[in-house]
Amino acid sequence: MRHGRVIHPFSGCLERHEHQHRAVMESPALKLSLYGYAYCPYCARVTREIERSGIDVEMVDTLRNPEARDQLYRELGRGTVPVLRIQAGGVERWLPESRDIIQYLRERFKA
Ligand SMILES: N[C@@H](CCC(=O)N[C@@H](CS)C(=O)NCC(=O)O)C(=O)O
Repeated sequence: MRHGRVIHPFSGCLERHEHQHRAVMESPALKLSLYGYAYCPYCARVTREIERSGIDVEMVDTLRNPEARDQLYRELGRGTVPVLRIQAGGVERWLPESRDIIQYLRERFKA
């Protein structure tokens, strides 16, 4: 089984795994950041998918980082998490809703 790496994990969710960094190898220009916080069940669903799929994703804790929460309000008009920030080739996309994030990850990083 392959495990993804949770970079800068949410507090209370510290998990590190040895694994291959597929996303980095396949798409060096791609950066993924998951905005959320520990004890958010919808965030946990997404985090599990990240760990299953072998993708490197930076974790941005919106409870501990008010600037990150403000960023969500600026971009999406609300602070609801999880939100996946996708940066690729100078283009940025903000993807809310756990189901949509999981679907994106499964389609983008098919096993
Ligand atoms: N339908 C959303 C629900 C997300 C949700 O309810 N998130 C909670 C935390 S678990 C939240 O951010 N609540 C605070 C808010 O909406 O400002 C999803 O599946 O992502």
